[in-house]
Amino acid sequence: NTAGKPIRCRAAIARKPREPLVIEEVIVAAPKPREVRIKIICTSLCHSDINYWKLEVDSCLRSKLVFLLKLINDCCFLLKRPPAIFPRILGHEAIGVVESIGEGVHEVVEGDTVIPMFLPDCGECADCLSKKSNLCSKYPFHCTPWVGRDETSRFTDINGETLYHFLHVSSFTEYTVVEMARVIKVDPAIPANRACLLSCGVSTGAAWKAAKVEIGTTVAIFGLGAIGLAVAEGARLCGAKRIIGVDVNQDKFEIGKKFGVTDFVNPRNIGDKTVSQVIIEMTDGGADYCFECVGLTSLVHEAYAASRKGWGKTVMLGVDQPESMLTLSSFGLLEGGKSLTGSLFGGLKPKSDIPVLIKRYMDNELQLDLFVTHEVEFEDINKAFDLLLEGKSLRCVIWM
Ligand code: CXF
Ligand code: ZN
Repeated sequence: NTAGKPIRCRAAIARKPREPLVIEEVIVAAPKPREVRIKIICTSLCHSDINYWKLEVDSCLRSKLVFLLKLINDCCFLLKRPPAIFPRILGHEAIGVVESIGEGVHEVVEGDTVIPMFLPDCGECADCLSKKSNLCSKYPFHCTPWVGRDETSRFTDINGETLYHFLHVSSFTEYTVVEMARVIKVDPAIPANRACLLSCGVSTGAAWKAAKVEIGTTVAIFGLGAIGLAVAEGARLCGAKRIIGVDVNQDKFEIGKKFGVTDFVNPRNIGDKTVSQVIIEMTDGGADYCFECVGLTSLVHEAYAASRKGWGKTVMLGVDQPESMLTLSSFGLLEGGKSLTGSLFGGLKPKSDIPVLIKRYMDNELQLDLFVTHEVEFEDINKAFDLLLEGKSLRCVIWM
């Protein structure tokens, strides 16, 4: 019985930005009060893992003086620039089994199948209690987590060096420790290599929540990566009549068709026209719903412009640089009558909505299988990085 004791296991550590992860032995501390230690079954790779793996910010100072580190963190926070923290255990799309629980955890027991989540859902604050929000205020989500939790880590390497957490999940390890507010108990009947997708990218694209897409509407999707394709899948399930995919990669049309994409615009093949002009022509006035799924401010502008005056709604799901700004003409806003919103995790409330997605998968409605283009063993985790970097995979599942 390992409860209450540190566990020695294998983890894939990001030691330096852009360098392959290294599998090493690590020590995972026992969960503190209201925390859960999870044995990861499998995990998948999301673009955010890659974005933070690439980030390079003065991490060499870390080993020198702790106060300097704090100072950098504060500056990073003020400048809204995510700090890069190494060595770090990345990974935030996963499923696992509860190995042990900390004091005061009553919602799960050892052996329960759970999904660890980057987005908290405490179930107690005004936001969690409201149907309208998925932004918990008890554990506010910042794009710039230092180590998460109480500013301490549950990971050390065998030389006693601290390993930093990532997005409060850190799933590229055999065991991790996650706060109860970020632990979703799920039906163990769902295959692990499908369920793991639901803790980030694929759920983020669930259009039925972020935009309440209705039957017979027209949806335009900017970027047909995993999130964009998930938007198509969600829109298809909502009964959208026309689903227009926008991507510079022509192959995405054929792939998109499997998820309900009916029309395609390749920005490289439209001459002098803008994508929004093309969409406005195709739809006789603009799309009812537009989704930005790349993380480019310029595309948010195009999406907003492509949405129909009077009622068009644009949802930004992609993640751009923290300092990038949108510019909207105030007159345009006034005369346009359109709306523009951003959404973390597609507006889903993790604890109540993930089980709904699982049920829809189990009922053969939601197609999760098509997102899993590759599967590798833990030893080959760097292959998952290569595949996503080369644009060859939608989701690569990594088996522990
Ligand atoms: C993202 C959400 C925005 C900040 C970085 C992480 N979530 C998952 O990929
Ligand atoms: Zn993600």
